[in-house]
Amino acid sequence: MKALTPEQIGAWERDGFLVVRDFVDAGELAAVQSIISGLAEQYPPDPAVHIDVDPALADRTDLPASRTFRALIHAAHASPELREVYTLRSKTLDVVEDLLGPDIVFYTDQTFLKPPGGSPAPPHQDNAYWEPYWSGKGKLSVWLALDDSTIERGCTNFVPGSHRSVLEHERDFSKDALFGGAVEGLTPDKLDAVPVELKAGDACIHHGEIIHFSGPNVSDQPRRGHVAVYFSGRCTYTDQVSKFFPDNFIPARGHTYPGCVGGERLP
Ligand SMILES: O=C(O)CCC(=O)C(=O)O
Repeated sequence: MKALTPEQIGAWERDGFLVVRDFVDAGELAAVQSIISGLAEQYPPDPAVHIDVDPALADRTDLPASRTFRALIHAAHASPELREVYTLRSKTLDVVEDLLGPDIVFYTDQTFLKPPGGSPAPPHQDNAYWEPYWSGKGKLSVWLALDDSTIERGCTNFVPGSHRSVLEHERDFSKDALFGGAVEGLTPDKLDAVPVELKAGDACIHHGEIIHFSGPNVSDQPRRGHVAVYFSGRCTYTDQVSKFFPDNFIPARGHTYPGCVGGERLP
């Protein structure tokens, strides 16, 4: 093991998620916060970045535009500094390696900005969004708290052990909207979920197949969570190509393989 204890690996295998306290130090946290704020406030936006406006705040002309964003996507592709201080730094990759193995490919990131009044995220399994394009076991997300993430601010909630079964998501894959898919009839009240409250700088790592959701932000403070997504370098391309983010993988550690993510796409 490079970074995690056997107990932490055991918790990961049992529950499908794992909290790592103080995943970044104060200096690293300040650097990530500042890069994300800079990208969110940049106008016109960096061409590499995709901005998703929060449906609950879309009509709030009294707010600056950046206070109405739900998510800022692909920040690490836009920012070499973010890749250096966080996404591809050794501590992040050591933790990912303990969970995915030695061949690691960075897919992308989504920073859920969740400003005051921001919307909940519906229950879902991330793999439902990825599997049509990149198949195979070994996909995870590192959810880094950029602010304290509390129940009042709309923290994430996970259903322990739910990563062992795959649910059918009603999704129109021709659309690439954030949360464009849902599980019919699955609402937070029907789930035995655990709210994961974090301090700024803590991280919660979650399995690609765990059922999770987050609440609305009913506080007057933002709740930013930066989610970096890593795949095992053994995951393979399928015959479908994502319009949202086609094959723009960054090999992070170990080897890449022909036909596998980060490697050459075979005809
Ligand atoms: O941060 C949130 O509110 C939602 C996070 C989420 O759904 C995810 O990381 O897949």
